[in-house]
Amino acid sequence: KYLKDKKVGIIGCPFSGGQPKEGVDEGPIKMIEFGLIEQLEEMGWAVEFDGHHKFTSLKPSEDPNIGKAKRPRYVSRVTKAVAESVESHLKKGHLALTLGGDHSLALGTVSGTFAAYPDACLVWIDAHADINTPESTESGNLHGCPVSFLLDVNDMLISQEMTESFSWLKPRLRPDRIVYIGLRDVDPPEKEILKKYGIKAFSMTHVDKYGIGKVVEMALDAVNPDRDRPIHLSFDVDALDPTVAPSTGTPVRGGLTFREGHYICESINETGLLVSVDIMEVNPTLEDEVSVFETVTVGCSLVRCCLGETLL
Ligand code: EXY
Ligand code: MN
Ligand code: MN
Ligand code: MN
Repeated sequence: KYLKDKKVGIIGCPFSGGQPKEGVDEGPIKMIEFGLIEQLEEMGWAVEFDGHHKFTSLKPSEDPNIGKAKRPRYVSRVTKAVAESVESHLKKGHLALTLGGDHSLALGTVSGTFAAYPDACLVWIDAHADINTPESTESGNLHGCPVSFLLDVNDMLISQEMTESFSWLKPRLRPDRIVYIGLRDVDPPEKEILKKYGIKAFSMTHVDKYGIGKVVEMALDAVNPDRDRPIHLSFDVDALDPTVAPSTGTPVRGGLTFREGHYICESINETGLLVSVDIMEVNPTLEDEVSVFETVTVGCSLVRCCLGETLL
């Protein structure tokens, strides 16, 4: 409905500045090395990929914390560039596929999507809500904060200094246009924010109770009742159970099964409304060789399902 032809732009984002663990910057490199481009071409997609983004970090002295938030200027600079890439692919009528990198990158990807498609909705698959504010965050890691920056509400507590550091970012995400699936590690202040703005969230308890089929249907009913809005899917691989995607920085037990994760991607593909996808938090330097292989493999197969691969 929104895409012109079967063309996908891949935005490779070797970035780890939103959290402290090295190695998540190698996620996109490994997914490309694993053959993702060839796999998509085999499915009939024309793939546009001009190499990974090159991000140069700031000296610690140039980028002091704002409140508790770490490396805010670096994250801002990187995500601004990512937003521009996503927007330009979308404006050409292509699907945008962003490979991370840590989840602070969604500051860029979601901003880019909403710049091109103001009526879009956001489906966020994660163990975490990533909705801390720079004030509420305990860790100071910005990969736990992107959603609070993106929300278009008039009373979000973000300091003047932080707002100025992210002066390029226009909050355009209405609280009724985001839905979560997979949550199981949500900080107390995040629970407050979800409640305050009435944000729809399906935790693993809902997946247990209703099954993934019903949960996806309810999730889409919440943000896209007439199935006419473009969809941005932001998939953090830590939503999957650590037995399925072990090589990730903040694993949490009790996650989505291999099939539940793929089912989400299949059913979003089926809507025909997907315009932008993120696969985030693959860290190929964590755990053993088998774990890395499994995590990179599952990242690629989630992408293929988003882009139309089916079992039959
Ligand atoms: N809520 C915790 C924090 O704010 O530090 C953990 C966030 C982990 C975020 C991962 C990427 O999804
Ligand atoms: Mn996340
Ligand atoms: Mn997460
Ligand atoms: Mn926690």
